Amino acid sequence: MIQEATRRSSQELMDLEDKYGAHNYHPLPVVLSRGEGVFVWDVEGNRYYDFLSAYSAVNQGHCHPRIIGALKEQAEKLTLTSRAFYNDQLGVYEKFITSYFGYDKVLPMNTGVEAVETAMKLCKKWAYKVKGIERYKAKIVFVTGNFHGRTQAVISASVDEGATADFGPYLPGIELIPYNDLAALEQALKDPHVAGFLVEPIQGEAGVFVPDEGYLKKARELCKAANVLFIADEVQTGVARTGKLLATCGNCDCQSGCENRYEIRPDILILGKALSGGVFPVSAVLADDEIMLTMKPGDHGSTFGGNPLACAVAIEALKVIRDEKLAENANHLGNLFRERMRNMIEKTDLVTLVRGKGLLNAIVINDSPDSHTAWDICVALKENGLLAKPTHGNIIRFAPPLVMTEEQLHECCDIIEKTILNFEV
Ligand code: IF1
Repeated sequence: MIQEATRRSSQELMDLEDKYGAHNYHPLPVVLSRGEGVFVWDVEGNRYYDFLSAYSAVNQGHCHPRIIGALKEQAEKLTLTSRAFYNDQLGVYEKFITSYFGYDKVLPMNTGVEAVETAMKLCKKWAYKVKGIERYKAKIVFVTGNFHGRTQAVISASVDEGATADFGPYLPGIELIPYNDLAALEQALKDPHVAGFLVEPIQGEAGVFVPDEGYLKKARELCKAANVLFIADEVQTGVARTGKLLATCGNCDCQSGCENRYEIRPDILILGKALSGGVFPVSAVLADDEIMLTMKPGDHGSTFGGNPLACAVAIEALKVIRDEKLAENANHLGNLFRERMRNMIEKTDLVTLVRGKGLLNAIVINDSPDSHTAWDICVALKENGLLAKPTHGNIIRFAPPLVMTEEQLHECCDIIEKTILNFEV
C-alpha cells in the first residue's frame, strides 16, 4: 500500500480523499509523506517547518527515534490484551506516570476527548459517593470558548456553532460561565449541586487565550473552598508545551510533580496528545485516591485503554521530555518568538498582536474573522516552507515541536516576517 501511495501526486492523493473520505475537514492543500523532528516533507519532496505539531501532539518532534524505538520493540512483543487480563507494561507505566506528575493514580485512555469524558464521569461519581450531592443532580461548570473534543457530552459544553450545530439534543448538567472571570466562577460555585470546574489553563482552539496572572490559582482556591473539583484539561497545554511541564505548574522548572506546583495542582488532571509523542493515541486522567477509588470494576474502561504498546510509548515519550529539557527549551524559544513577532508587528498593519506561553502562540490578523486572509497567509507561508493553520477566523496558531533549535526558530521567524511583510490582502 505504501508503494502505491508513492506513485501518486499530491493532487491525486487529495482527489482520493475528496472522493472516498468524509468531508469533515478542510486541510491546507499539502500532502505530507514524511516527518522528522521539526520538519515534514510532502509527496513531491518539498520540506516544511511544521508550526502546528499535529495540534501539539508531536512536542518531541516527528518520529523521535527513542519513541519509535519503544514502539517497534513493544509492537513485536505484545500490542493489546484488553483489560480482561493484566499485562507486563501497565503497572510499570502507572507507577512511572503517577510519580512523574505527582498523583496517586491514573486511569489510562486513548484520545483526549475520552480522557475528558472520563474526568466528567469521575467527577460525578465523586459528587454522589463523596461530596454527597443528590443523585443525578451533579453539575459541571465549563467556560465559554472552551474546546475539549468532539463527543456529544463534550460539545454539550461548547458555544462554538461549528462544533455544536445540528448535533442536539445536548447533555444536561452543564453550566457555562465566561473564561477568565473569577466573579462569575464564585457565583456559579454557590450552587450546591456543582461538582466540578473543568477548564483549559490556556484556551488553545479559541485562539490561544492566556488568562490573567492569578486566575488559575484563585480559581483553584475558590473550588477548594466550595468543595468542587478543579479539573484541568491539559491535553494541548500539557507535556511541556507552555514552557513548564504543565500549564498549571507553579513557578518551578522541575520535570515532574513536586511541592512547588501544588499552588494550582488540579484535583483531576487530563493529558493526551504529546503523552505519546504523536506516535499512538494515549491519554490519561490523574487523581488522588479519594477521587479515583470511587471508580469500581466495571464502571468505566475501553478496549485499548492501558494497552502495552501505549504504555511503552508513553514512558519513553515522557522520558524524552525530561531528558531533552523540552519545557525549558519551549520557555526560552517562546520568549524569543514573541519578541520577534512584536518586532514584526511594528512594521505592518496586517498583524495586531501576538500572544501565548512557551511554544503555544498565536498572531491575530487585522481583518474580519469572516475573511479568508488568515487562510491565505497560511497558504503563502506554505509556499515559503512553513506549515501553520488558522484557528478561528483571523487567528493563526504557531506551535512548532519543542525540539526546535534557536537557529531554526529565527529562520522560521524570518519566513513568517517575509511572508507577512510581502503579503497583499
Ligand atoms: C480536531 C482543535 C486543538 C484539545 C483539548 C481535548 C481535546 C483537544 C484542549 C480532544 C483536541 C484537537 C482536536 C482536533 C484539532 C485539535 C484542536 F482545533 F480542534 F481545537 F488542538 F485546538 N482537549 N484538540 O485541544 O482530544 O480527542 O482530539 O485527542 O478535532 O480537529 P482528541
